[in-house]
Amino acid sequence: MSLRPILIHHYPRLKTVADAVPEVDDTIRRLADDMLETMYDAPGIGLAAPQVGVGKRLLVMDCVKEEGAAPRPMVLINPEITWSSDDLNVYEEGCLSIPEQYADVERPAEVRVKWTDVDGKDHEEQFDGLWATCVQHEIDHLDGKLFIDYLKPLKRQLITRKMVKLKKERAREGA
Ligand code: K1U
Ligand code: ZN
Repeated sequence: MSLRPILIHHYPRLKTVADAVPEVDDTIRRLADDMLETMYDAPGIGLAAPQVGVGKRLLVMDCVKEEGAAPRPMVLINPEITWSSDDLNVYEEGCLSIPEQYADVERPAEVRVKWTDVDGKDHEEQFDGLWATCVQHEIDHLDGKLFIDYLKPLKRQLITRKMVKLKKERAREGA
């Protein structure tokens, strides 16, 4: 397993719709392992393949937050939302591709999602709470959408400018 660099907004791959995974093979399993390691290292509760520069419909997440509780690493390949609740929930979201920026986003409180796992087995499950927020945030990444796309244009532009500045600083530090 190895850590993969996380792309920072503004980057074309983050705004592109990812392609379906046609077959679950060892390359996909290695990508999933690397993404889980990268997510835990960040640390984060989710990560989508486009964030590590791979335009494939694959995401990982683990929203277990309780101290001492067993982790629940999940890999969702070709995830699809099959049902969304009318009830909405507001959560102050962050994003590993938009470091240190947070904003309230309103989304369906519960969603049903179907996906394929790393063994090629199909699943369907209902998510609520932070799991529901996270899986929607990650599926948005697969559709080239960021949480700042839900904000007013002025706030979005402000955050985008901060990210451009951050990327320039990081490039200077690395040079
Ligand atoms: O997709 C990502 O960029 C990861 C993102 C997922 C997410 C966060 C909040 C709401 C919805 C989706 C993150 O993991 S940001 C970091 C974060 O939330 C966190 C980090 C450490 C402990 C707990 C949370
Ligand atoms: Zn994100």
